Amino acid sequence: MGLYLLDYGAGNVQSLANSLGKLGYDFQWVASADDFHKATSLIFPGVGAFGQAIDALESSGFLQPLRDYITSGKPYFGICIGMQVLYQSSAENPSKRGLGIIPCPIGEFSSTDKSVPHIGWNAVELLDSGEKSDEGVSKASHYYFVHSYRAVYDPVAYPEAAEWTHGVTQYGQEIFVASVRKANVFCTQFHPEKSGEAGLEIISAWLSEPEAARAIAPPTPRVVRSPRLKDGLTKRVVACMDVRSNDQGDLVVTKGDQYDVREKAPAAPGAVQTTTSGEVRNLGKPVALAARYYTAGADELCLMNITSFRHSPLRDQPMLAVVRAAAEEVFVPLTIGGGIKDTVDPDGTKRSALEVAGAYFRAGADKVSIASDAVHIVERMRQKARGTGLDEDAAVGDGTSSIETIAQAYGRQAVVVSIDPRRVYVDLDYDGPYKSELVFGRSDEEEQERGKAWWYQCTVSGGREARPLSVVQLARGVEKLGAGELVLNSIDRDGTGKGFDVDLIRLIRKNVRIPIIASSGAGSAAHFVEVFERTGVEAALAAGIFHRGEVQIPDVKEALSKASFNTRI
Ligand code: 1PR
Repeated sequence: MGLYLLDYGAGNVQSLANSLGKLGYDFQWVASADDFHKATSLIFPGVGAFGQAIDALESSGFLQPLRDYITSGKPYFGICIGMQVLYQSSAENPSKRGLGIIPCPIGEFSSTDKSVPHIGWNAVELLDSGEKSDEGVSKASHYYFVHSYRAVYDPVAYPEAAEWTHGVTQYGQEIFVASVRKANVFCTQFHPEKSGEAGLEIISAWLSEPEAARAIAPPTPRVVRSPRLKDGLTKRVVACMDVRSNDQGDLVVTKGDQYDVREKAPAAPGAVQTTTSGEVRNLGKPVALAARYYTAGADELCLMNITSFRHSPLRDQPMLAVVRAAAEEVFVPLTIGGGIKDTVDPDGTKRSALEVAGAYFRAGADKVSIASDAVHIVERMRQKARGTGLDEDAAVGDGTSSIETIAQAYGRQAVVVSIDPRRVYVDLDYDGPYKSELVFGRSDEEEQERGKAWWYQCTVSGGREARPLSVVQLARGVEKLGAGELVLNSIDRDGTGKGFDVDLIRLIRKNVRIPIIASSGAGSAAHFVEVFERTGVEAALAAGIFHRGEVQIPDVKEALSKASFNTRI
């Protein structure tokens, strides 16, 4: 079988390659236009921005051969952008034309009733009303979506396009195309290569069908679907691993208390414990832990490089090897953070943040997470506005920052900003610059916080340096610059097991429309239920309780399910 994979040069295509390896299939990458003739089956696992994909296909001379391949009737499987390029155009880059095989434009999700991008695990409803399709798509499973643009499912306005639609998904009150199947074409908007065992089953079902059978699917009946009261998006449970080298030089998963990752050194007899100069806590090996969490049902994994390994050139970054190895074991989304910024190799070679991110995407990461650099970028952006007499809150980027360049190349859904805020307590009659963001400890909440007032200050360098920027200013700023999601940590709660900082999370939920992953402080499964009930965020992350085995991921899922949240079991 001449199975080929098309890589247009952006996004994580390595995950699909790993899925094929796991399923035991050999494949070749499309390297020249001639390979479209040689291919007897083609998968286009596009991730990223529509315009970038079309530009890259055009400049490599692949656009017409791709069109010819699809119209020749040979089996084609498109994923995400690999599906969207079949449509006429996209609101993401209106000046670019798609292949126009499916007569309908791609539009943008409305953010009036939900967070955009649509990130997470959602259900798929088959248009033939079946439980499971021949392609392995099952009504009972959830699949991983990550996109801001979608093909609306509207059989009245776009009857011909509706004939291509195979399955639909509801997000908020919008129903959009989740899968496409007609003749030789099968596509999914979701990522089967990131959808755990349910996704691997789809890839396997498509590949194990004889090629001739894969090329003859009839059109789907046009049926009208109305939105239900509630969509099928699940709340995500995320496991985070902070990775650094310990004093012996081994790469370990560690975990701090309020960001201090060293064991407390024993105090001298009679002395008060003040130093924290013990060993770096070692909670396991990153790849082994990642595999364990995948098997346990984590919806997503984060690997945080908390030391940046400044002395390694980019290509030898130890974290790249960790990501590569983890991506071979784990078929759910992988976020990598730490050191995503412009860097200089020890030999003086400059590496842009875009290059650094690209190296991680090629290794198998799906998203990169930016922390310190995001704070500096927003500070600079506000300073520039101030310098020209403009309102700092109205400041905009100049297109050159890491957030903007990575979002432009890989799509905003690939850019996460990780925030490390700390509470700053002030007098109740505080009248300073953060007055409008003050939080007041309420009588019905934590006892020791009653009657106090505070704001949240941004920090950089793993909490070691406080900056003159509030968490609201940062969150709004990075949303404007193109970040697709926030990981909202709390230095005060990190490692305490006291529960998430609901005040902080509510404050940010009110101020941005992008999805939020609540982080820091989880001590029990009930804390996940609490944070979802009280803040409405899309995902919640924990580290310590999972590493120490105090709470298992299935316990969290069960608690969420009992509390009537959609959950991927
Ligand atoms: O600044 O872009 O290089 O990114 C550095 C990244 O590393 C940031 O995302 C920062 O949060 C993280 N980081 C740096 N130093 C530490 C440290 O602990 N010394 N880890 C650190 C922060 C916080 C969370 C943790 C949650 C949940 N860790 O990642 O997983 O607080 O913990 P819990 O459930 O045990 O409470 P850059």
